[in-house]
Amino acid sequence: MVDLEQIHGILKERLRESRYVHSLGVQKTAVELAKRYHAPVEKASIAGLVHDCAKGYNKAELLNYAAQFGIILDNVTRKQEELLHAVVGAELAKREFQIEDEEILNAIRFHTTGRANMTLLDKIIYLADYIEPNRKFQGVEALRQQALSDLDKATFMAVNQTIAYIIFQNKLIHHDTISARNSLLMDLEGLRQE
Ligand code: DGI
Ligand code: FE
Ligand code: FE
Repeated sequence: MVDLEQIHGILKERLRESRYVHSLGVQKTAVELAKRYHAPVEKASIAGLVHDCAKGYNKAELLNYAAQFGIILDNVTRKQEELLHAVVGAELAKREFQIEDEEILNAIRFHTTGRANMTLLDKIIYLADYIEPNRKFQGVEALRQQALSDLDKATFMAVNQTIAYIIFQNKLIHHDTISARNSLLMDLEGLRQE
């Protein structure tokens, strides 16, 4: 893996100031959650720092990278710019930062949508992205509180809130977003065993 100092430097120059500050916030919150829920702290730290590494590119650039990297895009991801930075970001993390750990790469790849059967690290990055100290939206404080007591419940609440927001904006919902919600809800309600 590329030296952490170097990664910091690249992100600082490639991202807008506020996005870089957000990345540091996600890193810090991810480390706190990893300690609390006994997840690998170093992985949480790296994934948190790098998760938005492709956020500085516009749609055309992201589509270019996707083609260059041989990423096969589904219809929804192709049309919704906000989904592209996650899949391209995971590939950039691998190729440019030489991060090889699949757990870290998947946490980056699924940080926007979530997915079915999210790993502990997936949930931590998804949630840290939502509740890091610079985030200021309605309901964030309740989510921060919930994140301290029940990671699964908090992740579910965050996914729910995201879906409501996507619907409000009349945008396409990715199937991974729906799978994340269903999967978390089944686990919370013990529906899987039935
Ligand atoms: O990159 P960030 O701004 O830190 O946050 P993010 O990567 O979690 O999410 C970016 C946006 O993507 C956010 O406004 C929610 C949105 N999003 C999440 N799932 C879906 C989605 N947008 C669409 N259209 N469809 C989804 O399934
Ligand atoms: Fe993101
Ligand atoms: Fe983010």
